[in-house]
Amino acid sequence: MSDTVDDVGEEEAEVVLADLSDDELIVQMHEDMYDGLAEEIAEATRLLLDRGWPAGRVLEEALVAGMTTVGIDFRDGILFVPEVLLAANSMKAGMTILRPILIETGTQPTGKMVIGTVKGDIHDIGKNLVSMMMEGAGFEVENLGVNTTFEEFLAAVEEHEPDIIGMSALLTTTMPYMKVVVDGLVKEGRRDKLIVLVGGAPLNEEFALSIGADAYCRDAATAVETATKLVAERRAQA
Ligand code: B1M
Repeated sequence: MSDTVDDVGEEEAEVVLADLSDDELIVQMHEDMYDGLAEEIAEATRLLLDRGWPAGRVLEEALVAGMTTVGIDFRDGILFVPEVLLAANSMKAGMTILRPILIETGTQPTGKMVIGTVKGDIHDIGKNLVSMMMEGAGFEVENLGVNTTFEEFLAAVEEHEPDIIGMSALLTTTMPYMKVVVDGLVKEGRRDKLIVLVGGAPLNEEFALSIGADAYCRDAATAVETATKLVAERRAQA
């Protein structure tokens, strides 16, 4: 933790983020994310960018790596929901700074995507990252948020007529809802015109194919790569 005073009032050595080397700063960011210190994460993110780090590297080495440790300790019962929420909030503080840099692009829309975290699931960090990276690759993205029902996906498909529908699920209990959405799209006669991409930590390729999706994307970079490839293939066939 940065800038703390201990219980007996004795001043601890103050951590000045700007004085740390890059390696020290990354370690400090992992600790600050663990402690849910959003302001410190924002400051350190800016420092790394000022030092010439590409936004993607800051994202992976500082933010995603920090959240991985949080995830492990959450799984092992060392951290609990309130602490994880604070950590997620601090990750968002860093992502807010990286967002405009990651989506900076002069290209025409490569395609359109509607994306949401499925019903029953409120995890949105990964889905927002995918959304951001897709925008960065020139896609127009309609982000439906979390806890998204089939009806909301359908309404967005009717309104925006996207090339792609993207679904995210982080819980084994919410993954099956992706099939509800795919089946609903089939029933409404909408499935054939759409590319359905799914992602989230508990999924895999086999699951994606079993529910009738076109592909499983293990991370945001794969989502961009897969979306670009499948949209180009569809357009070539049209
Ligand atoms: Co939750 N949670 N959580 N949680 N949480 C997990 C997912 C869990 C694995 C933790 C654990 O036990 N180790 C576990 C799930 C177990 C399981 O089902 N197998 C779990 C649990 C159990 C729960 C609760 C049930 C806990 C409780 O209340 N008892 C509860 C459920 C709430 C609900 O959704 N109904 C819950 C709550 C929460 C918080 C609210 C505290 C918070 C979410 C805050 C938020 O998102 N705003 C939270 C968090 C932060 C996590 C962990 C720690 C981190 C998730 C994350 O953001 N990862 C997570 C453990 C973990 O995954 N390490 C955990 C970083 C993110 C960048 O990665 O989301 O995987 P990820 O996204 C990647 C890829 O998966 C992929 O690309 C992204 C970027 O590379 N991807 C897509 C994701 N979506 C995609 C969509 C696409 C394509 C690719 O579409 C095309």
